[in-house]
Amino acid sequence: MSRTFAMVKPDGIQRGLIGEIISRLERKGLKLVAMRLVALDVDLARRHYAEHQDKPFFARLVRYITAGPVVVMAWEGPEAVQVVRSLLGATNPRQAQAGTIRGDLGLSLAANLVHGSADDEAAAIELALHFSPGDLVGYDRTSEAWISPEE
Ligand code: IDP
Ligand code: MG
Repeated sequence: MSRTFAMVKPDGIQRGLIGEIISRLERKGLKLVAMRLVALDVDLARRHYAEHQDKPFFARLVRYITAGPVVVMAWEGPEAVQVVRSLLGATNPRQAQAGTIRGDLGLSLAANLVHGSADDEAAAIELALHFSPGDLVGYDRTSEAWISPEE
């Protein structure tokens, strides 16, 4: 079982796509274990995107991600990190495959609707950055044996 961090970005919220984006992750069978609507401050945004601090688009990226509220989420499931990344699609929505969130809903590389941790290491860092351990809710789903039986 793995956990990942995902975020509906400000454009997703402004465009009324919170439900659509959550719904795609939920329908896949992933389990939501934490969620919050929050306005990221500049300091947190810079830490979240620290790996990009030397890129030419970094200032614009921080302005974009702090331009309005975001929905931060923790999702759990088998290979959750990779599964969420595949549901999001390629970073540039114009190149993302149809059927993915970015491929179906976006046109802009700078405003690409949604974030998902790149790998297990990033997931652990990002979950710790946006959530306290007590924010993650443990619970059983009665559907678990149908969604993710032993293989
Ligand atoms: P990812 O979100 O698919 O992991 P990254 O390469 O980690 O993509 O980039 C982080 C975010 O920075 C992207 O989702 C996008 O919002 C933004 N971004 C990436 N490349 C560019 C660019 O060339 N111009 C403007 N924004 C960019
Ligand atoms: Mg990334």
